[in-house]
Amino acid sequence: MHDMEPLFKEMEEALENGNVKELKRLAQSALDKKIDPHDILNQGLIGSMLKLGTKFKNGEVYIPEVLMAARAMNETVADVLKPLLGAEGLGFKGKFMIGTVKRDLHDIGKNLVGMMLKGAGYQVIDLGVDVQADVFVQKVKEEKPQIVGISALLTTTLGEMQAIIAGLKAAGLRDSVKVVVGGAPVTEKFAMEIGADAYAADAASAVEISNRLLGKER
Ligand code: B1M
Repeated sequence: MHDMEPLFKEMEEALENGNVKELKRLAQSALDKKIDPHDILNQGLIGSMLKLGTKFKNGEVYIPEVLMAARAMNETVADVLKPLLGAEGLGFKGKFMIGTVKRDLHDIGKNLVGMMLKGAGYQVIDLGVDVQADVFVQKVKEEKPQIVGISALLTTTLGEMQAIIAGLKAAGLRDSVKVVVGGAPVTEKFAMEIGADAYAADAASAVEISNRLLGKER
């Protein structure tokens, strides 16, 4: 048995500082010590990212730090851990499709949500910004994700979320996919009114809620 605590603490620090080089070095050194790559992913990286997500929620860190941490995590997973995680590595939790609604160009929050989900083991299909309702529907048909996540930042584009859900219903796809909505003007009440499965207030909650919807532990 190794005492992994100090090493994971160091990883947490490197992640918080967005220090890609140091994070990769620590992940490699954990592998060299024969620590299971799944433990490095779950405890060293995802655990630290969730802690950072909570700090962000509480206003203790800001967007640039979160974006840099997310990048450091993604690069470490891709370059150091992914080759060892094998088939059940990235994407083992399921497929999550995400996009920002039509006429809306805001993507910082959406990207953050996508990165956190990737880090948490989801395969993320990003449709980008300004995505028409029928494109969401067509892509759900083609890619068959378990969850579709819709982001909107403008009060004027919120209605598009409803159009997407209506489109999914009309295409007979609504029961095949969970719908999660989020973005600054979105509320739990609104999400329930338009018939979404869930509302996520931030990136960390999006991961927790997706896990819950699919019955995954963490
Ligand atoms: Co715009 N903008 N913007 N903007 N912009 C807001 C949203 C606004 C609140 C600013 C304001 O007036 N106070 C306002 C909207 C008002 C309203 O409708 N209620 C506004 C406006 C009006 C506009 C324009 C119309 C301005 C103009 O041209 N007159 C214009 C519209 C362009 C368009 O989309 N068609 C516009 C343009 C822009 C920029 C291009 C300059 C830029 C976007 C750059 C980009 O995204 N690449 C921009 C920005 C940066 C902002 C603010 C300042 C910051 C948004 C942001 O990135 N936040 C914003 C003011 C604000 O929010 N305080 C504002 C950081 C991000 C991490 O948070 O996006 O909330 P957020 O994402 C969070 C959660 O919401 C959640 O998780 C994320 C992480 O915690 N979340 C999800 C988001 N999506 C989710 C999906 C999920 C789950 C959770 O599941 C799928």
